[in-house]
Amino acid sequence: MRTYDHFICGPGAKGESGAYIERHSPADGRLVARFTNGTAVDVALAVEAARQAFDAGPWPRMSGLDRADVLRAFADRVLANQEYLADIETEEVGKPIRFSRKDIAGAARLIHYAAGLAADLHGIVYSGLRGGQTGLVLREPAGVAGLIIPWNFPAYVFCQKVPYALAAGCTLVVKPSEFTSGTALELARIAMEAGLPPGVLNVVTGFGDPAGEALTQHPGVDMVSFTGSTATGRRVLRNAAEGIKRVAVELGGKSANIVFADAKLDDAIDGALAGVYSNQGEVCCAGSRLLVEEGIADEFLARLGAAAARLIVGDPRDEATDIGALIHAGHMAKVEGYIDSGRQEGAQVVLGGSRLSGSGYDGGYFMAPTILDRVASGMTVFRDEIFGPVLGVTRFRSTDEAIAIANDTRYGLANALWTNDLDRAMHVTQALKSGVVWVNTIVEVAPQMPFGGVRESGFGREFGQAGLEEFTEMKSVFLTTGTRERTFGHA
Ligand code: TXE
Repeated sequence: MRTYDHFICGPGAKGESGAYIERHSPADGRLVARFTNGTAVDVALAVEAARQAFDAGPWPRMSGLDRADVLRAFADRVLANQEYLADIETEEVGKPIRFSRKDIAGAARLIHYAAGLAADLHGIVYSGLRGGQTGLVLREPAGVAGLIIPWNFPAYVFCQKVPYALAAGCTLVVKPSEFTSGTALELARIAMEAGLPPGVLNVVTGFGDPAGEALTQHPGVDMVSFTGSTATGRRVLRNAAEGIKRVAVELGGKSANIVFADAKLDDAIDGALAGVYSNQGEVCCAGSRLLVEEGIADEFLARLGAAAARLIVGDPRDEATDIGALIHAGHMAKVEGYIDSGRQEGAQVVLGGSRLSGSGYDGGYFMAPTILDRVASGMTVFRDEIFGPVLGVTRFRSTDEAIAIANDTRYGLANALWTNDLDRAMHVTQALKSGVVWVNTIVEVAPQMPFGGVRESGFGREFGQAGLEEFTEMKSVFLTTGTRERTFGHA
C-alpha cells in the first residue's frame, strides 16, 4: 500500500485537511493506495508555486533546446521505470498489465516527441509590412495551466497534456482523478529527478469538488485543460468563463464503427473487438456503436460473437488477461443499468449481458463482454456513453444511411470505417462529424496527430503541433525600423 501527499515543489507536501482518500483495487478490493484529500487551500499553495515558477523561475526563460534536454531525460526515466509505473496503473485502474505497459511506453514516446517540439518552438515572420516593417508573430507560453485528468488512462492522458505544456514553457498544477492519482505523483517525481526545476510541475490530489473546482476558479490559473465527462466539462467551462480563462475540453464520445460489406472482415472483426473491449470499454473514443451493412450482418456478428467470447476477463495482473475490472462499484451499476435499459427498449443481448461472479470475480467489478443487437437510434444505449465493454449493433443498407446513423449523436470525437473502396472511404470520411476518423483501423493515436472532438465531445486538440500550440499565446510584434511613415505630417 502506498501513501502519497501532494507534490508541490517536490513530494511530501501535506494537505491542510490531514485526510486521505483510500483507493481499493477494483479487481480484488485490496487497499492499494492513499491520496491526500486536497482542499482549496492546498490548490492555492500549488498555484502559488506554479505562479512563482512562471513569473520568476528559469523554465519559461530557458531556451527550447534546454527544455528539450530535460524532457528527453524525463522520457528516458519513464521508460526505465516502465514496470514500476505499469504495476501502479494496473492496481489502481484495474486494466490488464500488458496494456498498462503499453500505456507507459506510449507516454514516454509522447514526452520524447514533445521534447522535439520544445526545441522547434517558433512563430512566423512577415517581411515587407507597411513601410518596410517586419511582422513577428511570437509564440509565448500561456502561463500557469491547470490540468484535470480522468481515471481511465491516468499516465497516458497526463502525458497528452503535461509534456506539451512543458515544451511550451508553461508551469502546471495537475489534478488527477481521486481514484487513480498514483502515476501522476510518480511522474512528477521522475520529472523533477530528470532536472525539471521545482514548482514547474505540481500535483494536487483530491475530489473534483473541492480540488478540481478550486483549480478552475483560481485567478492565478491562466488556462485550463480538462479531460473527463461532458457534465463535468460543462461545469469547467462555466468556471473558465467566469474567470475569462483559456480552456480546452476533451469530453466523452459515442463513436460509430462502420463496417461495409467489401471490408477485409478479419481486420474489421479484430477492430470491432479492439474498439469496444480495450481498457474494459472505458475509452472516450471507443467504437461503441457498430454499424454493419445488412448483407454481411449475420455472418459478421456470428464471427464477432465467437471471437468476443474468447476474450479472457479476469485478474488484471495476469499476463493473459484481455479485459480487467471496471473502475468502481458505482460505475459497474451504471453499466449494468444501461444493459437493462437496452433489454427493456428492445435490443437483443446476443453475448454477455451481466456481471461475472464466482471464483476470481467476486472481489471485483468484472463485466462480461456484451453485444446488443438490433439497437435503434431512439434507444438510450445508442445515445449515451456507456463506458463499459458493451457493443451496440445497428444495421444499415446504404452508404448514405450509414453516414446518417453515424452522425445521429450529440458527440463528435471519433469514428471508424472499414472498406476497400477508396472513393467511398474519402466520401464517408468527409461526411462524418468528428475530430478523428480511422479508415481500416480504430482507436489509434500518434504523437504527431491532433486528437480532440467537435460538438459535445468538446474542443481543443492534444498531440502534435496543435497540442503544443494549445499551451501558447501569440504575440504580434510590428517591428519598425528607419523613419516611420507619418500619420499627420505635422511632426
Ligand atoms: O468523470 P468526471 P467521472 C465519462 C464516462 C464516465 C463518466 C463519469 O462516461 O462514465 O464520464 O466519470 C474531476 N471541477 N468519462 O465521474 O467527473 C475529477 O476529479 C473540476 C469520459 O469519473 O468528469 C477527475 O479528475 N474537476 C472521459 C476528472 O474531473 C472536476 C474520462 C474527470 O472526472 C469536477 C472519464 C469539478 N466540479 C470519464 N468534478 C474521457 N473523455 O475520456 C470532477 N472533476
